[in-house]
Order: sequence, then structure tokens, then C-alpha cells
Amino acid sequence: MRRLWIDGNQIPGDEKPRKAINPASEQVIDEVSWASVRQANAAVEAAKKAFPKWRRIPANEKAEMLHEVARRLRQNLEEIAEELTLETGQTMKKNRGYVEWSAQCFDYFAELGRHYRGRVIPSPEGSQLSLVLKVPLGVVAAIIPWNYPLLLMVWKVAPALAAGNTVVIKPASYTPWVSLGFTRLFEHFPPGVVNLLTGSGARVGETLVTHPDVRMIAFTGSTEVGQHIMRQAADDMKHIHLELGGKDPLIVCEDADINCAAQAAVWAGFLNAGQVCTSVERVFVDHQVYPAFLEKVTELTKQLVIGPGIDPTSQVTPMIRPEEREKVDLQVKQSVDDGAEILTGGRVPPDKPTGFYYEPTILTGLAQEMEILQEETFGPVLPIIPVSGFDEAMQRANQSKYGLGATLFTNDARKVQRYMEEIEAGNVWVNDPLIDNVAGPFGGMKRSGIGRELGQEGFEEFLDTKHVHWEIEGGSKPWWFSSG
Ligand code: TAP
Repeated sequence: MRRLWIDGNQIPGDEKPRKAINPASEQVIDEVSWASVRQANAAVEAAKKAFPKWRRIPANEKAEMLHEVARRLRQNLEEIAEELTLETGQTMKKNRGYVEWSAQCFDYFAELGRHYRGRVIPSPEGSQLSLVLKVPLGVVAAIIPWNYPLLLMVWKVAPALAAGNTVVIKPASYTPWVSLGFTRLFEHFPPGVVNLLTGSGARVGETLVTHPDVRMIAFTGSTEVGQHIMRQAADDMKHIHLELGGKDPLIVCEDADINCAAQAAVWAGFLNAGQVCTSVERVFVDHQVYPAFLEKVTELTKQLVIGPGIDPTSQVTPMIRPEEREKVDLQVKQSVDDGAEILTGGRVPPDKPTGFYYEPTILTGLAQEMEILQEETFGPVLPIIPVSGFDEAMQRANQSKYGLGATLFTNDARKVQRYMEEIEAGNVWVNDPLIDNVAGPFGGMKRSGIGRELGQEGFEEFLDTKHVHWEIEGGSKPWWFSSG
């Protein structure tokens, strides 16, 4: 049984152990320790105690420890990828890539931490030095969702540590086993710098969010929980960083390569069974190419291989839990009741009674007010909507409370120019959805979140700013009160 990691020690949880489930086979992988509120408080206490020493460790030594995490990720790549596949259901191929990408992220922030401490600006006084000093915040709570338990942990923990903070990590309840295994990446850090505990979001998560000694909450998850966290963080004016839900549009213009756009839509809609925050969930297609696009997308979708992530031929893997699948199915059924048409999918695959699979689904005949075009689906469903042209596509793409990602397929630079300026999304792709870059920011607008992960921006989130005015020559100033 995997245990909690608090103050450099592996300890059993106070609460009854939980079972870790493989979504492809529905089998129990193992039991895992489950933390109590008392243990959440103990983890914060350990992180608080470790902070003064950790912040003073020279940047080059911190960088070495972060590079060591990258080395451990690469050394254990195959094993970690396999564990991710077991508990998240995703393909081995993608998971190998995520482990390598996570290693790159630690390498990147190791170096950024060594090279950045603020700036010096000219002072209005000749004898003074003006420093913009960047300092760590203190204890950071990193709260992680189940869809990318490694990557989304790394996006928070690597910059937080590089900036000189200590962390308490709270993984999602659907992926506790693989997450507790990440302890092996951090065993070379001083005790208390990294703490990792599984437990209930409503109890352990909430304890971290409301703890007065936690100075920042770095959260990825649903908009609903993000809003709740934001309200709770207000009392102590904690720093918050929220990566939330999305309803990403993909726009296909009449001048685009239709086959390529169809392949991209299928990829970005059904990767990880649509359980990606930046999954394409609305496709707006120029009416001139709509019939050809629809035919191609449907043909490609019908050819997809549904199966477990451990099988190298699988393309569409299971959803995480039957409850999540049920929510998606209800949304699809509701849209059909409201007049939508299913071109393919819309059901549990008849040949897959075991495992939480859902057929990749293409929907048409949709009205703007339908829930399926308004609320996040987080499953393998691709609604396709014809539009009169680029203007309507842009207008409807922005008609959403979310603003996480968006993709445009076109060969017209004028359309790209307008789109990149006016689309309401933090991640803006042209002719290639879902590409990321550790060195550039990732995040959302509107109800998709606040703040950015990755890149220089993602590092700054974990730093506070001081403006230091340092009079070097000394002596009284003519504008002070003239006494004495
Ligand atoms: P949530 O239910 O919001 O859970 C996310 C994390 O928050 C989990 O660790 C959860 O713990 C914890 N939590 C729940 N209630 C809490 C509370 N009151 N206080 C503190 N923590 C609490 O999301 P999810 O179902 O795991 O993930 C799916 C959602 O995440 C989708 O909406 C998706 O769009 C979004 N997401 C966004 C992104 C980006 S980058 N924007 C990336 C991935 C996913 P438990 O698991 O124990 O409940």
C-alpha cells in the first residue's frame, strides 16, 4: 500500500485506505493511504518549518535538486508511464511523452530559478539603488485533477520550488496511487520541502485552501471548485492560480485543408476520451466546406480503435469513471431530445462491457442555447456546427463563458491576424491544436481561470514582488521635517 509523504517520512493515513481502480479493466490496482484533516495540517506545518532554510539554499544548489527530479523521471520513464496508463487509462505512447515533457519542465524551471531574481531600475535619487526584488511566497498548496496527474503536478511544483517555496501536493481522488508514487522523485529534498497527501477534496483540499499558513493555492480542476476556492482564499488574501474548465472552439475556414482540419478535429476531440481541458468541444465550419468536412470527420471517427491504453493499437481509451461517462451520456441524450442528430457514437461500445468506454461521438443539428454548446462536456463528443463565414464563426466561438483554448484552420494570414487578436482564449492555435511549449504560458480567460502556468509567466506566479529603495550615501534629506 502506498503511503503519504509528510516531512520526509512515508506514513499511513489516519483514515480508512481507499482502492485505486484501473478504468480499462475495472480491477483494483492497490490500496492507498488516505489522509485526515489532522494530517493535512501536519503537512502544512512541515512545509512551513522547511521554508526558511529552503529559501536560503543557493539557487545553483536548488537547480541541481530540480535537475535531479528530471533525471529520476527519465530513469523511471517506462515504469511511471505504465503506472499512469494503469490508473488514468491513457495510452503508453502519450504517457511516455508526458514523463519526458515533465522532465523538461523540471530542467527548464531549474535554470529559470538560477537566472531570475528581479531587476534593477534607475532611481530618481542619484545616491539610491532601486531594486525590484522577487521573493518566494512561502507554503504553496498544489491541488491536482485526475486527467493529467503527473504533468499538472509538475507545472505547479517545478516553478514553485525553483522560486524558493515549499509545497503540499493534493492529488485527485481518482488517481491517488500513481500520484503517491511520485514521492520517489522528491526523496533527495530536505524534509518538508515537498509533501504529498491523498484525501478528500472537500476535507483535505479545503483544509489546505483555508489554512492561514498557506500563502498560495495553485489549482487545476473544475470551474465550480475553482470559484469556491477563490471565495475561500479571499479571507486571507492568498495568492491564487486557477486553471479551470473549457469549451474550446475549432474554426474551419473555406480556404483550409479540409482533410487536415478533419484529422486535427478528431485528434483534439477524442484524445484521452475527450478528458483534456483543451479538448475541442465545438467545431464551427464554413458552410461551403461543411458537407465535405462532416463526411471526412465521420469517416475518420468510425475508424478509431477503442481499447485500453496498454494496447499500442488503441486510440480512444476509457473514461476515468462510470459517473463521468454517465454525465457525458446524459448531455448527449439531452441534446438529441432537443433536436440534435448523432452521426456516430453516442453510446457505450457494445463490445466493451468492461471498462468505462464511450464511443467517440459526432453530433449535428445543434442550436446555440443547447447545453452541449454551453457547458463543458469532458468526454469524447464533437459537435459540428455550420456557419455562414469567418465573421459568424468568430462571433459564435466567443459566445461562451469559457476562454481556455481555440484553434483556427486557414491559410489566410488576414484571418489569422484578426483571430489571434480577437479570440477570447489564452491558448491560441493556428492549424495545429493542443501543441504546448514549456517555455510559454498556458492558461485561460473568463471562467477558464486566472493566471498562467509554464514559461516566465508561470514562474512569476510563485513569486512576490518587493520594491527596495536603498539610500547608499545616507544623511538627512532636505524634504524631511527640519528639526534637530
Ligand atoms: P475537480 O472536481 O474540480 O477536482 C480538482 C481537484 O480539486 C481534486 O484534487 C479535488 O479533490 C480537489 N477538490 C475538490 N473539492 C475541493 C475543495 N472544496 N477544496 C479544495 N480542493 C478540492 O476537477 P476534476 O474533476 O478532478 O477535473 C476535471 C476538471 O478539471 C474539468 O473541468 C477540466 O476542464 C478541468 N481541468 C482543467 C485544466 C486546465 S489546465 N485548465 C486541466 C485539466 C483539467 P477530489 O478529487 O478528492 O475531489
